[in-house]
Amino acid sequence: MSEKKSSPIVNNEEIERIIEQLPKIDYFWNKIQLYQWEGFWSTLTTVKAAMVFKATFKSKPNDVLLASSMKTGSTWLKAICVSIMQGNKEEEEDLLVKDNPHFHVPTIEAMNYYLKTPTHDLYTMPSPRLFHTHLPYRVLPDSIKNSDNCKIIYITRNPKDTIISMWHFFNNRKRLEDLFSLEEVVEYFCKGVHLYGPFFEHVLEYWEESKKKPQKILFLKYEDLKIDPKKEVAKIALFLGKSFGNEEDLEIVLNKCSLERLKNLEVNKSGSIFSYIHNSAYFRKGVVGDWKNHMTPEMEEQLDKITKLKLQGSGLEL
Ligand code: PAP
Repeated sequence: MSEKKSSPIVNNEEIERIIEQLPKIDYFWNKIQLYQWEGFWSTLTTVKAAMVFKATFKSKPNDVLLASSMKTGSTWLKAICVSIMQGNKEEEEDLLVKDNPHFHVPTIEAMNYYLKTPTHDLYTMPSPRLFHTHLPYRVLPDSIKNSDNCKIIYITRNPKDTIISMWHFFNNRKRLEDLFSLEEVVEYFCKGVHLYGPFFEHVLEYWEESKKKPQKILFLKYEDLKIDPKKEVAKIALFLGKSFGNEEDLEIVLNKCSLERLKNLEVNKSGSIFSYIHNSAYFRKGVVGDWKNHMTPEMEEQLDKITKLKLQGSGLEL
């Protein structure tokens, strides 16, 4: 808890002064304003939380930070890591049966300590702490970036499927006549104006860091997890220092974390961690290429063009 006292910028006046000078834009989706801090866009509450997090957070040895842009597979990754860390337990002890993966692996910028939402306190979590962020690499606290023992697992996804997932997520529970238009979503995405955007810069920063420090940052793709889940889960387990002795254990983790199972657990059918999001909203189709069912050839072309442009020379394909 001493982090709170030693903070250089946990000073509301200082935060307000910085925020007053930030660029902002009306975001049509939620009819909210997005603020641009350190080159990325997010809500005012998230930017404030990120500032406090960056300025005050002290990592502990063995911390594991899961990171992702929005709708790229964080729920699945959280479930897999919870299962790996917990070891194989019977149904009644399985944490995933008790709560949604977002409860077990809290997203830092939405936490009690940084915001006033009802999740648990990071500083009371037992080690190894497992937590998550949607924040870009550039604003992570130095104590995470500079620690050799604190590991990061990043997951990304094809941008077209990411957009479709995002579009469905924000249209969840909306009346047909109020649905957000996909054209506008694509347009804003390409401009980099969306929650935690720009997407490509977010991905590329973690990608470049993972190339420099592969022992510290594991870079994953949602599509690889779909194609060869056993291989990817084995990779994650090894990275977490919990490698499995046999294939059966990998299969148990995968079955526990399957979309079908999680979707049908009582806690995800009826529960809600955040007052404004129902747990069921995190589980939809979970397929690769769903964009083909929604995007026009023009949207496809626009997104392929920007993806090629942004990723060229990086060695990354999405
Ligand atoms: P978040 O950014 O709000 O945390 P995130 O979990 O990253 O969301 O993304 C949600 C996507 O992951 C959804 O994809 P879809 O809209 O294309 O269907 C969701 O269905 C998918 N997903 C959630 N859990 C799983 C899982 N266990 N296996 C595979 N995909 C999953």
